[in-house]
Amino acid sequence: MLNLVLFGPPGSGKGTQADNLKAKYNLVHISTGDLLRQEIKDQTALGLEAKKLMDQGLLVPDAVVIGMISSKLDANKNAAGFIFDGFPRTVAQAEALDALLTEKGTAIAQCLFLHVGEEALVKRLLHRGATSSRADDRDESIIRNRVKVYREQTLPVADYYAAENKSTDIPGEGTIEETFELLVAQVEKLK
Ligand code: B4P
Repeated sequence: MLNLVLFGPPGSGKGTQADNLKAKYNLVHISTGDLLRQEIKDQTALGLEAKKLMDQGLLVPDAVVIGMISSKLDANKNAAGFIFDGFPRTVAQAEALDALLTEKGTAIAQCLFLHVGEEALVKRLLHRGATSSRADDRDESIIRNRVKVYREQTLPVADYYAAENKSTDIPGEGTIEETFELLVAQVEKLK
């Protein structure tokens, strides 16, 4: 199995590139952001709780997202591999993911870390906010709060994978196509 974590700050291109990688390598794409937005759309109790946090740029509790990931892994037993997008976002989530994959006799192959500076992130997300229905992309102060939460709570996840020699830095400020080429070059080394 080829299991990849696509890692980076909000707006670094995780969702965009996960779609591209999924198509090229036939992987199951799991985005916790998309799963949470679906819960909001379906107006479930979980979705209503999550919305309050997401609209402020805050993280949803670990137990909620870990539960969602566990169900997705169970629902895709014959997958060639997974691409995790927007997960793990805390060290507790990274530990839980390792435990779930170990139970299934597999592991994370690599964390691909997209690097993009804060001003480029803000510009991209405000642009998406103007052209999509995402409430968390419309307000610059909320976007900057997401970046702050990322620095404080999510960045340690990169150290977690680096300690296992499983983190690769990818410059993410080029075009979507240029960044995809850099990612593919890394994935080819893992195959
Ligand atoms: P996510 O849905 O994961 O959203 P995101 O981090 O903002 O990034 P996304 O993947 O969507 O954007 P991308 O970089 O592809 O999370 C949303 C919220 O859900 C979080 O704030 C949190 O509240 C909650 N949540 C999700 N997962 C959680 C977890 N595990 N634990 C707790 N809470 C969780 O792209 C952004 C834009 O940039 C796009 O418009 C794209 O077209 C553009 N773009 C991409 N690449 C580009 C490039 N190279 N050049 C120019 N533009 C580019």
